[in-house]
Amino acid sequence: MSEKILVLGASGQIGTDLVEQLRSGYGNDAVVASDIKDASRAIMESGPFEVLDAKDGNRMLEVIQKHGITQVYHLVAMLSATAEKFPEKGWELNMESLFHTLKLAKDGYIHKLYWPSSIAAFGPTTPRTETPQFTVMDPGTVYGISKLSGELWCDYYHKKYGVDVRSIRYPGLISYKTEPGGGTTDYAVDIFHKALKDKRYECYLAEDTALPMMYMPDAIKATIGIMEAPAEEVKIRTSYNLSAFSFDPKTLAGHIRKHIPEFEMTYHIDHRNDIALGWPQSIDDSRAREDWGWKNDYGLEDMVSDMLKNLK
Ligand code: AKB
Repeated sequence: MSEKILVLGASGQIGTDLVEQLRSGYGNDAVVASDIKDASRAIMESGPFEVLDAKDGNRMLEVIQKHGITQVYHLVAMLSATAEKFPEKGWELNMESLFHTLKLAKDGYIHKLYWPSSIAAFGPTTPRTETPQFTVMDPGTVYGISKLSGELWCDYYHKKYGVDVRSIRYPGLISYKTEPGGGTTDYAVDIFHKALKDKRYECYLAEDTALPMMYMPDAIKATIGIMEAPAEEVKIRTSYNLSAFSFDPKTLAGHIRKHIPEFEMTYHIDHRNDIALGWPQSIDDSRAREDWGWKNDYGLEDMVSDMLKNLK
């Protein structure tokens, strides 16, 4: 069957890179980008685009039928820091949009669904280093609660209705095409922009607050990888741990200084540090590696060099 793909949240940090990659693999016309607002010119001009509020299930069905969509990549979410400011809105957006897609899959309108979870699904009593695939999960943020609940609903729809839904727990994602918004890990992108522009950065996390991170090309490779894997290889239908490298702000600043020796980092710690302290520092992703062959290409040093090269 020839695939027709809908990407929800195409203007966001992941969506921008994912649409480009999907279009280069499946053809421009086979990938419909959508968002509540217009996407970048590159996305709008290179293939079909629909304005779509992911909370509107009727409109989602209309777009799916209009384009004969077979697969959906659901990338819409209010991230951790913003959802702490607007808890009900965060919950509504994250859960309603997921339910619309799960129900459309259950009713046979699409045959495959991708929905991302996050390291935020873990919590303060989760083991923080080499966090196992199956362990204590007690998220302390609205975003994390929505991700853990979403994982369980995905598993439920898979077991009960046979929905082919696939998911990954993203670490903090670093990219240069589109900046993230409203996350706890956003500093790891912002720091590159400020290092090049001002040669200084004021960080809101403490210097030793380490988090798992990944460069966007690897995140895109994993996302498309799990969707293209044979169904029987995707044995976990909650969400897979995924890992590349971990660092704290001080370590990242040290790596940037190798390229920009005059770079200075100061600290003004805020509530996001508390969020980060409730998340893992490193992740055991052996199940993703064993089950469907996940392997990262970029280490920390490669990521830093590539970010600076592209942003320059
Ligand atoms: C956030 O910081 O909220 C996200 C995430 C780790 O899911 N980047």
